Amino acid sequence: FDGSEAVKKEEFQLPDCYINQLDQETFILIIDDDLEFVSYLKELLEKMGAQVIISLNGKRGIEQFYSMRPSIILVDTKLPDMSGFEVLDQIADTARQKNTMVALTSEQATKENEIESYRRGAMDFIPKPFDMDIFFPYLFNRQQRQHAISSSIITDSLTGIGNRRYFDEVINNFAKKADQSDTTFSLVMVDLDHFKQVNDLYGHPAGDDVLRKFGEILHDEKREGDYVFRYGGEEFALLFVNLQADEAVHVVERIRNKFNPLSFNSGDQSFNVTFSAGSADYQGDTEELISAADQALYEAKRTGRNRTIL
Ligand code: GH3
Ligand code: MG
Ligand code: MG
Ligand code: MG
Repeated sequence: FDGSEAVKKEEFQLPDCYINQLDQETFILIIDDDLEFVSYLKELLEKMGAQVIISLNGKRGIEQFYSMRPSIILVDTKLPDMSGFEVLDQIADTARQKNTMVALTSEQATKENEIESYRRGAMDFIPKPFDMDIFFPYLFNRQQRQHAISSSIITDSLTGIGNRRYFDEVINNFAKKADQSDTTFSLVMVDLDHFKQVNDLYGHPAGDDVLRKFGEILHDEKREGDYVFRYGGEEFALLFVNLQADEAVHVVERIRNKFNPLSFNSGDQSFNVTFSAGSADYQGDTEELISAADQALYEAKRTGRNRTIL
């Protein structure tokens, strides 16, 4: 069997509706030693807008999986150094946790192989040669579904900004980057003032309106590359890349100038809300950073609220 027959390339043309349709952050890892086939597939997937990584053996593939965090993986059942099933055994748990889509591909499209694929944690089993007319709609559909799930996992449902889970992930990425290069970052922790009273006096729906509006302002005011999160309840966290805490204070004051004058309504009553904030610079330890910003926030509360402390 000649591997190059894994796909009848001359006949296939990627439909226009798939060109550049994938999110640029779609990383696809192909673990397969049929070089001609994977090169051809890579070209098509890149036309779709994806970033494609190829591993020609299982060991390398597993390494690439853990270092590149692909969102989609195609693993061939037969690899030079191990079987695709063995690769699955080493990645399936993490793939499940990270919402990574794993499909086994095989020239031996037997019932046994398909059963074994699913038993070991694959989501799909794709027989070779690929039928590209089927593969591309399939892949597009999968990627869209996966993207929707991935976004919902990291999004706060009330405000639409990043949630606590996402905060943990991003701050660790920021820290890694800062440790390896000369980038820096700062953190601002924000807490709405007397928010319990807002709920008590005007009701929870009115409180929710305030949280939504605050999230919207954070989202609108942040620069490209910065991140804003709902940290919990009425607390928010802002991460500023290459901006020192004393400069971040200016951004926070701009947010304050937008937020404080807003008047919220509940029945025939209207009210305003303020917030307190604390900022700190990353100095090599994320936990220390969070407690430093928390400490500053506590200081802002203690000294009268509606202010930012460095
Ligand atoms: P302080 O100025 O010291 O921060 O006082 P506070 O009242 O804001 O602080 P406290 O921690 O006592 O109260 C926080 C309140 O935030 C209590 C809780 O009901 C409210 N809250 C938390 N999450 C939500 C939410 O999703 N919606 C609404 N409406 N309220 C929430
Ligand atoms: Mg092979
Ligand atoms: Mg609070
Ligand atoms: Mg509060």
